[in-house]
Amino acid sequence: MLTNKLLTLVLVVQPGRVLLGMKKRGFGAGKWNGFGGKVQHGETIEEAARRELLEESGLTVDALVKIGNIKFEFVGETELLDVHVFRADGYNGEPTESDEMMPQWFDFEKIPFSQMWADDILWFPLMLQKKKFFGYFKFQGHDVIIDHTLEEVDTLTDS
Ligand code: 8OG
Repeated sequence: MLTNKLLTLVLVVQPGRVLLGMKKRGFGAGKWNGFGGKVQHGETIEEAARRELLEESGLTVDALVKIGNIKFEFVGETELLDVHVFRADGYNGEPTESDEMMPQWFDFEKIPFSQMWADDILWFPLMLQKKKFFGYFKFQGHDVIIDHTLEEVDTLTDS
């Protein structure tokens, strides 16, 4: 049976560019990604998203818009990663390197998909167009997608 693990992911977007961080350690090390991590006991998913964004990038944001929900299954593993994706179009502070992430702005045309999770190239276009989406990806190892669904939705539920 699969257990559900709640995670957050925040993309900070400015006109024509998006902030990504190079993950320096742990799960997904060596990949560019948005900022996020595990939801802790006693916090809401959005609180966790704000906390992780601040810890990893040094930024706070006013409005955080829920833009996607992606579930990841890894062959042979019993944990289903349930990632809640948010987009922020404004931010406060300066992107600052942390123990975990080295932030950098990328023009939309230069997003480094070859150094990102394999699913990102499929849903980033929706996120950048502010389209809400729901996805499911089944991975063999950390690089190969063996099954997936991705659909645009009108609303996202909290769970
Ligand atoms: O706390 P930790 O760094 O392990 O959290 C993992 C982060 O990686 C979290 O923000 C969710 C995010 N993440 C996955 N899988 C994928 C993926 O396939 N694509 C992207 N862009 N992010 C992912 O766990």
